[in-house]
Amino acid sequence: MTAPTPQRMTPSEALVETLAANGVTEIFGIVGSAYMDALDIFPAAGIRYISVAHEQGAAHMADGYARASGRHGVCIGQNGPGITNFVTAIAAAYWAHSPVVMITPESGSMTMGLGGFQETEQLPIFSKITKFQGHVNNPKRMAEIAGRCFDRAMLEMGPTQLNIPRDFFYGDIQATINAPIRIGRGPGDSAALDEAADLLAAAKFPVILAGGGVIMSEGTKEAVQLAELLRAPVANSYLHNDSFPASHPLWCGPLGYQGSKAAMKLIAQADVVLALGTRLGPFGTLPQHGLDYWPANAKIIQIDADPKVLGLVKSISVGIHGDAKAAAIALIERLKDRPLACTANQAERAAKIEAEKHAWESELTAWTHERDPFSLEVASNSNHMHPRQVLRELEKAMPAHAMVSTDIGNICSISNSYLRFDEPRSMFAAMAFGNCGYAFPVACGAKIARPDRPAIAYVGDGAWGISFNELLTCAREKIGVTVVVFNNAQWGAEKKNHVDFYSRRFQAVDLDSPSWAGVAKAFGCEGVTVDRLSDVGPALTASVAAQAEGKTTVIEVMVTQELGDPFRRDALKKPHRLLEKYKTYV
Ligand SMILES: Cc1ncc(C[n+]2csc(CCOP(=O)(O)OP(=O)(O)O)c2C)c(N)n1
Ligand SMILES: [Mg+2]
Repeated sequence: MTAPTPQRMTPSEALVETLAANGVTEIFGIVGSAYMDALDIFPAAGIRYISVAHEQGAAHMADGYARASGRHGVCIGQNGPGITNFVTAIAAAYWAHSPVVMITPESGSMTMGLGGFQETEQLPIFSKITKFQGHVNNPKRMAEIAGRCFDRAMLEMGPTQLNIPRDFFYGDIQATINAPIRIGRGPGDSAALDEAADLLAAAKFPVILAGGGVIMSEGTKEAVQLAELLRAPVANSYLHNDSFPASHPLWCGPLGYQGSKAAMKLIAQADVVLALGTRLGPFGTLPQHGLDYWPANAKIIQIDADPKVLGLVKSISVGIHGDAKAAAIALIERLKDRPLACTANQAERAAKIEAEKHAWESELTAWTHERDPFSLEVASNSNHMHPRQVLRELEKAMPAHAMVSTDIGNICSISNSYLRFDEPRSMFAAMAFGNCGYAFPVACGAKIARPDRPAIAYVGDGAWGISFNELLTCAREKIGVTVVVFNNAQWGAEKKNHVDFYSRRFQAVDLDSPSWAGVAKAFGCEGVTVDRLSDVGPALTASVAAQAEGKTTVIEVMVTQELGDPFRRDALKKPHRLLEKYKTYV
């Protein structure tokens, strides 16, 4: 390949040409003078600028866009406040391993440090929540540094920052627009793969834990082949319910908070666990349903594209720094003609998988409402629906190829038991950063990336209050998504802590909201209030049909105040007071 030749252009042109060279067709943000010179030529470069209501929404949309498409999501904002508004969403994208490129125009190079207008140092703010920070220290380096931000977002699987002093958009430079650098990771060290294959060949009860790496490497087919070769049950890692097809007989559901008892009971019996493309995050492997399921004596093979997570949280026997798909292929290659110890008991294991799945499914079906004293009390005084029943109805009516984003809250967390997917890039939960207000803008971004697929956000009424401003964006930009708002008139997940740990001293947890369906209509979207189970499925179906016309619908489901298990049982303690005046607060 011949090297591209330098060309005379402006730095704004160099930036926009780099965006085009990286296949960027959409950018999210709020207009600002800082980058207007580049914005002006976005249309000529085939870039649609999606104007949002709040920059947090823009960065979340870029995250959803990236997670749905596997391509970069890009956001841009005004120096100072526009950029600080990105913080929460970039932290969320960081923990979602999302290749978001955040373009941050900064105060002009000649006034920086003087305390002028909209000035703040923009690199330190993001230093711990980006994988790479490119600072354009000279306008002649615009294309080089911009290109590196795009390359690194893919290489390191996370957000990067392109920081540009605002005066550096102007000028007359010689620039080269380089082709993107995409580095394949390969399967990892071959001796480690041999060792892993030996462990798997000798295993009597191998279990695969399929993580986000399977999705990001597009390795679903290979994960299925490997599971079939070993006839091993497959659990999804926490909030990656789309890492293995749910209709497959070997699928047994997600681990972690509100996960599948079948997955937990099966992995508890493992003598070898193949953790494929997962960092084994600490929150996602906590005991649940009273089950301390992590198999303490099993050999753990961990494969991940980020070497720093290998053995970080759980002790491992073999660590492989590789791409989940390529590593799966390498293991299949090593195992396919070998005698496998687990062949001898395959019928017995298949029966166990089937029995555990059946038992969990029956338990879920019978688990129509929560049974703790608080939940029974509040539900008996209510005419509203039980959240679990609503979740089951939504599951039944879920359209094919749906993409579902979920927020942080009690009901959204319980939805983990009811969300099953057959294809990757279908579930976009607020991952380890856990911010309320994540799901709706992420669903908008996902829809823009994949207009052919239904996009549905599950949001609690409290989290909805943080994020509903993006209804403006949906109406203005004709983005059609469905939002299911679970109206239980409370910040339920936190109220649960008051119930379990603070003797029901409720404080700041009750919500008095307007009609969210009415609010949606006032924003120019559709809104419907659902108070009967039989209306849940039809409302979802109608809203998905409306998506095709670029219409967003808020389905406000009225649910009781009952509450499932608390989030942070692991981190809360019963109060202990020492000062006299606080003695009754126990
Ligand atoms: C931005 C942010 N603020 C606060 C919290 C703490 N928090 C976690 S869950 C929760 C309650 C969520 O309430 P809601 O969205 O109504 O859902 P519900 O629990 O009622 O189902 C809160 C406030 C958070 N995770 N993120
Ligand atoms: Mg709520």
